[in-house]
Amino acid sequence: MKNAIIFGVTGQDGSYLANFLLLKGYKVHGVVRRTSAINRYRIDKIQKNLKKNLILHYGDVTDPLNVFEIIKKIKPREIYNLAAQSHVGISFQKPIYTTTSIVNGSLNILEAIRLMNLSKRTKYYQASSSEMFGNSLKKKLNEKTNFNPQSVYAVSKIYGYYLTRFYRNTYKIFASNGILFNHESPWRSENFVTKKIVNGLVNIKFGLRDKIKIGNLYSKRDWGYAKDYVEGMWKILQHKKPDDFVLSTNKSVSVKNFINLVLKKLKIKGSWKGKGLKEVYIYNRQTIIEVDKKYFRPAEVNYLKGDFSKANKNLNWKPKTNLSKLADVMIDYEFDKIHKKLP
Ligand code: NAP
Ligand code: F7E
Repeated sequence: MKNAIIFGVTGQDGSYLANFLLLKGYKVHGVVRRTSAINRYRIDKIQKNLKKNLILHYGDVTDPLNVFEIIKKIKPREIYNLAAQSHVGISFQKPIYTTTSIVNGSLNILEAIRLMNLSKRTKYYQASSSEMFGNSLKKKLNEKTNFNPQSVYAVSKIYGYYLTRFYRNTYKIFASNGILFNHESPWRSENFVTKKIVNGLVNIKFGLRDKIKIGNLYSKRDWGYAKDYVEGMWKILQHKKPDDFVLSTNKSVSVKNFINLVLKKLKIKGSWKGKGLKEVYIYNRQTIIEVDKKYFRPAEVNYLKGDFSKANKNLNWKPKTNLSKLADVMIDYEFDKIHKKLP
């Protein structure tokens, strides 16, 4: 039975990936942080019959001894490093922890593989990000595009990206980067924009809240479905050689247009009024969406649109879910949450 370690198993991607690998017949070792309140609601959703092959270990990717100990005990075939302070907006307020989790985390794992001579046994996946491209002059971003980072999060991810390539080239470790564009799901944390919009508008629809406050309506993102992207992560490690791959949808949509899509699906028919910080959405003579400067970032990535042709050609990967279908999945979950009191 193949075994894998997922650092960051409690997160959006970690939980989808655990489910995916368990279905493939893997034994999955997930690393969870000790927290005063248990935050395992995502992995709790994994089917009972699969859970017997999911083993949880307490750990923190910033603690090298702990990382070494876990890897030494398991000697995994695959390691997925998804652990990070992953919120770009919060990285402006927590630059040091953001850097520590991303930079030291990658270094601790790669050093463990090297020092334990696991390079012939263990493959390494690095969760790189489209944020590394930042504000690029190119319209479509791929593996050859230069980086122009706009946050400490992005700068740290660039370190992780180059570190992965360095360990691959110098120590012959099977170490690959997945450069993933935004991917969302019902399991996205509520402070990321798509989840905030869907959750907020469904609650407004049911009369459970009055309004949502939002930041920059005009930034554009290439949004896919997390479930499709974790399959891509796995494919990256099954490729005949280690390499770097962009996973994206090749479409770019503004935050405002995503809001309009969700409003339409929820049959909330109102209108936008005003400009800049005064821009609002009025429905039934009430303001239900307001712009709040609190959610603007000191530096913004205005536009992201990927080009997944290399992954398509080499891995036979392409996204299966378009943005409209993704919005449906996210809306359905919020409806169920209200009716069935899901976490
Ligand atoms: P997420 O939901 O925020 O999950 C992050 C995971 O990392 C959580 O399990 C978190 O644990 C864990 N973590 C944070 N600091 C840690 C530490 N010091 N030690 C151990 N675990 C730690 O993020 P995601 O959306 O699943 O993203 C997964 C990875 O892909 C991240 O590295 C992210 O930066 C990267 N990425 C994401 C996207 C995207 O659109 N989702 C795109 C490109 C790259 P807790 O639950 O205890 O907080
Ligand atoms: O913001 C704007 C915000 O926080 C998207 C992470 O998974 O993907 C994610 O990073 C856009 C930005 O995601 C609000 O300014 C407007 O332009 O949902 P987000 P992100 O920053 O793109 C990349 C690829 C990662 O690697 C990251 O780990 O939406 N925006 N109003 C807002 N964003 C938030 N969060 N909240 C708002 O109210």
